[in-house]
Amino acid sequence: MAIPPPVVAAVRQAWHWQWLQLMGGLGPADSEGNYRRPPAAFATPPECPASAGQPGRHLLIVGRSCPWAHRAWLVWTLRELEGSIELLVVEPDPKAGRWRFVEPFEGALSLVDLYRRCGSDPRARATVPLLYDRVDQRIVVNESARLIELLNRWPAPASAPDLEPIELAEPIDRWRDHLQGAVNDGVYRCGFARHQAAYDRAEAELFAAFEALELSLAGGSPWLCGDRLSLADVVLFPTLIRLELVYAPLFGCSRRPLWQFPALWDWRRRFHRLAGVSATCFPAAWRRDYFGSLFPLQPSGIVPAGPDLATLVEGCPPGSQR
Ligand SMILES: N[C@@H](CCC(=O)N[C@@H](CS)C(=O)NCC(=O)O)C(=O)O
Repeated sequence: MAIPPPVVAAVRQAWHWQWLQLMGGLGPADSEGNYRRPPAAFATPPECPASAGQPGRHLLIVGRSCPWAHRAWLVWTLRELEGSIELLVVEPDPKAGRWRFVEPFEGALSLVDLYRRCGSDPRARATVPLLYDRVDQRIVVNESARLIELLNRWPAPASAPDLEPIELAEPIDRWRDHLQGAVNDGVYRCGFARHQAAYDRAEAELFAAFEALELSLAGGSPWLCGDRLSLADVVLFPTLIRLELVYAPLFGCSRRPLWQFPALWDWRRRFHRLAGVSATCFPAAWRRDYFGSLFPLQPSGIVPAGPDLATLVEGCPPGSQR
């Protein structure tokens, strides 16, 4: 039997109101409905501590699905820091809406417990990634933009690349600044927008940034700042590698498929082929965590099937000779 139209209208209105309340739990929005990422609590850029490199002292705590953690994981991998920083992967606890340790860590069962022990404000979010000092029992830094700079200065094997060479400081900063707002945060501003106009603004900015990236890479350089891989490339990868799997279907970032940006497509494959990078990618966990945990965006909890990541990344766009 058809539901009477006034009932449908009333349910829709009530449902939408509830949806807005739940979206507030995912993150705050400004008065125009634009998602605003809250600032991190331990964000002060630290000097490289004198204890850096002491075996067993520092841990990098990450989650598989988090793109901010992914960038730190990438720098850790590319600079071969496994000898001086232990990697600890936390798991999502979707019911509690927080990260939990697989085994109790320093007496903490969840990341929130660890944050509280380190003196964080009880209202503050307990986020990944973070660098933890086991001896001083403190969080060194939990803002990924600062953390990757620190990891780039961390004592590393002689073969480790410098991802922020002084002569490229200006273009690296310029790209990072642009990508952080328009791309890394941009996909979240699409997905977490509260109104059509807020989504339209974020989506237009995202695809304008893709056009700018395409134009720059079409000049023939392998990396964003020329011949050298840099932190600018590192921050782009976690967003681009999740595009078809989660951001296009769940956040509405689907105006143009990535293969229509051929230079950007090649760039992604080049980065994915770097030693150790594919081992930082967990497509099944990404889909499970995004579709399964972001309840207001996927109330059914259904996790859709997606393309095989390696096949997708290595695939040739239609009509291409690559
Ligand atoms: N400012 C942080 C943001 C990190 C962040 O938002 N991490 C998310 C996962 S993608 C998180 O841990 N959220 C847990 C929470 O908000 O309680 C950074 O870039 O490092």
